[in-house]
Amino acid sequence: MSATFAALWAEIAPIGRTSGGGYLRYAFSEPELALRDWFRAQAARRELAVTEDGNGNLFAWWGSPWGPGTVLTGSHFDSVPLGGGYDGPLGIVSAFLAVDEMRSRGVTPDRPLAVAAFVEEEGGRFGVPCLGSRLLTGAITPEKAAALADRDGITFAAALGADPAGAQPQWLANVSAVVELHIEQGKALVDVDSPVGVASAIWPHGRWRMDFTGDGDHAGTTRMADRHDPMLTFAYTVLAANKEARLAGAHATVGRVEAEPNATNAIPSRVRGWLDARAADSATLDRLVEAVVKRAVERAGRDGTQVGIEAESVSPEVAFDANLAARLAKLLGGVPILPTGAGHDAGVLSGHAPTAMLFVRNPTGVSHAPAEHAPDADCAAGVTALATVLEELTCR
Ligand code: HGY
Ligand code: MN
Ligand code: MN
Repeated sequence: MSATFAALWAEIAPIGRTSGGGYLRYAFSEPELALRDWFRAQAARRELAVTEDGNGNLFAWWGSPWGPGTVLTGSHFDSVPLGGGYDGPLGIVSAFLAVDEMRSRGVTPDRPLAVAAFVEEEGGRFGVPCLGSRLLTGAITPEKAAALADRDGITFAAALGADPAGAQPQWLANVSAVVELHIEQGKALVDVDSPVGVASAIWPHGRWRMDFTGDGDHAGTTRMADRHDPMLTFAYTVLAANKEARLAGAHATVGRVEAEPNATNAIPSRVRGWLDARAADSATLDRLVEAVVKRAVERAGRDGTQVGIEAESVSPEVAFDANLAARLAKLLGGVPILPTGAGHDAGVLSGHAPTAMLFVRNPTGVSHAPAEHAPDADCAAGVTALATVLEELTCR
């Protein structure tokens, strides 16, 4: 299976890879469109009918689309900017190979099985993560999604080529199970020496846009005592978020910032940064964000600047179906069951059908960076495990 995996993986590995090894696969960008074409070709090669849901999500069907008892698997193609190549695509490649493996075992599902490719999981282009699965489930309205715009002002509707269709409850009502396979974004499986694991939960998490405003002015002629510099308030807030997260045993990251006018010799008038905050439970997450906001406002008072902090997307804690997780872990020979701090489409879908995730060991634990990698042998173990799980869910 390792060689089979490596051969199929090699078909997509170059798509969207930059010279530095990081991937640029924004939703509906040329690389992601090429991956959609690859998806359709893989489906055709397996005589799987492809449907779309009007929201940018693709589904390759073994059986009648959205028929009773439908089982969904798959993941997403899009990446964070200069991210790794496995986060997302591994779940889709593994799903197609799992179909092949099931067929080689002589399995004929009693229920429809779909390989899914969900759009804009990372939120890297339009700012809302899991946008495709949120639209499908009604977690975001088509109107709000349609108006989301990228940094060039192109709206999601324009990129999609139509207003999104929105929720499809009549289809979801037929879904009996969802399983997303994903590279582990951490080293838990390394620590327990297991190539595959099952997810127990997703930490609550969210992203907040922070706007700091002050008085733009000349860098050389403005006395330090006269400045109202929003970059100072921003910098202090970044440090405060880091400290508050450490104190709370939570995670806080500011990885994206914009300054206006962004000139070397001008005090900025505005600094916009995004806080990514996550914690093992919602109460801790709420306390963390409140503490960061408090520290930012206090500092703004001292700097003579203003600050506004607005939630762009918040994902509640996901507790995956414990019975399903235990059943699958046992089916796979007692593999570990573990939580994750990373969000996934499976998390969004878990409110609509019994949902599970399979994790594939990541030797370095690195993700959202070019070093993200999983050995072919572990990816092959993931395919075999996914085939066993899908056989169980479509035939038992
Ligand atoms: O950011 C996340 O947790 C996921 O990779 N979208
Ligand atoms: Mn990701
Ligand atoms: Mn992902």
